[in-house]
Amino acid sequence: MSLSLWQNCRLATLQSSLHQPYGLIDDAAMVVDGPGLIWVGARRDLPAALAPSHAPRHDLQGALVTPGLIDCHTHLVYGGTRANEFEQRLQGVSYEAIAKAGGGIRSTVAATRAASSDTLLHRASARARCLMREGVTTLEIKSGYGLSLEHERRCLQVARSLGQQLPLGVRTTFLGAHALPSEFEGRADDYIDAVCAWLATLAGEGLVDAVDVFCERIAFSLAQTRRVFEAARALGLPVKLHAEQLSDQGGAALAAQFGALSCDHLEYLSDDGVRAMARSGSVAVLLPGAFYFLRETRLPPIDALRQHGVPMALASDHNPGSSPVLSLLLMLNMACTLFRFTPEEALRAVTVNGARALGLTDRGTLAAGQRADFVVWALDHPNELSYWIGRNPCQTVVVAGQAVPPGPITD
Ligand code: DI6
Ligand code: FE
Repeated sequence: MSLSLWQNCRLATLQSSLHQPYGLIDDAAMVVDGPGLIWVGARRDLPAALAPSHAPRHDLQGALVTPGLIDCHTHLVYGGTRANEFEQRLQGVSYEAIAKAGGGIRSTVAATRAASSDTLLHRASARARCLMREGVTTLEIKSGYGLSLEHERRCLQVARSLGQQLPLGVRTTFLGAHALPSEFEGRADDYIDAVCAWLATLAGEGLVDAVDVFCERIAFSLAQTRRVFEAARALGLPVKLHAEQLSDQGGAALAAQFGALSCDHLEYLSDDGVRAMARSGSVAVLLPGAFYFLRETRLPPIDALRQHGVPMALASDHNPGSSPVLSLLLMLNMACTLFRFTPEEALRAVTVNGARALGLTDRGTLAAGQRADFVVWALDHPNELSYWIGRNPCQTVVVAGQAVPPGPITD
């Protein structure tokens, strides 16, 4: 056993069974053994056998500790930026009009294909480190800016490399059905055939943890989404969906039929969609960065999601077109101000429910048996995680039991 002891801290464990807001434990201790937590509780209850005198002790001087944060929806790997489109939108051109005119996702596809793998990795790594500096320990990364077998593979390989090079858990999601590439213009169904074939190949190469589709009038139809989901099911892969972001296509109800891990965006989600998600246990991943950056005014149906007990997660949706966000803490603040989340819902949304949206059961709370992924904050109370804007109170990040040295998360 290689035990270490973390003590004199206030833990926001997020364990519901404690029946405390945030699962709070004051004057707490945690025992880490290798990559995992083996004991979490009040310091006075710590069994002597778990605190041998030779074990390293970390005195946290009353600091707040939370589980490592989980960003469960990003499009981190891409070339170029789209600051020019931001300017166009500010002058009144809509996101959809830009996409229809061949800009939008397609312009990022061109820049991504033109970039070397080294450049893609370097840029994605810099972005990942921005998120990590604020306590992110697990990140989902979608493909979707390659849109050919070769280029989707490259993006997924870059995502896998990030997980190997950085002290970070990375989950990959294949989003080949993100936009129709110009070489398939007018042949969307043929493109979906190709996407299903690529999925089988890439899954065989171990590059795919989950499968996503952009189901929208500017992207793929419900019938096309169903075909991709059937291909995923045949391979035993879980599905997620970009659903009802710009219009109600009934995507969430379809995803629910396939037991989706999550449905994401959801501004235009109907009552039937909410009920279907509640039945399937899919997580609602809400993305205040995209809502804000697209100057969307229609709110996701937060009250209905709450009433039906649909778990809610939050994520950065980092991408160059609709959410150039590199701060997950800012998403907590925006979820409270824009979506009327409570600060506790916001923290649950980037811990327990973020893990669930990725199908991960080994992280998201501070409890014995979980991975030792946690963050020490220079804060008194967990509601401050949603409160400060532009301050980074993150003191120490621990991933799989190892404190992350400052090097990997500075440029
Ligand atoms: N919804 C989004 O918000 C991103 N993709 C998607 O399906 C936007 C992607 C982009 O504009 O590049
Ligand atoms: Fe997205």
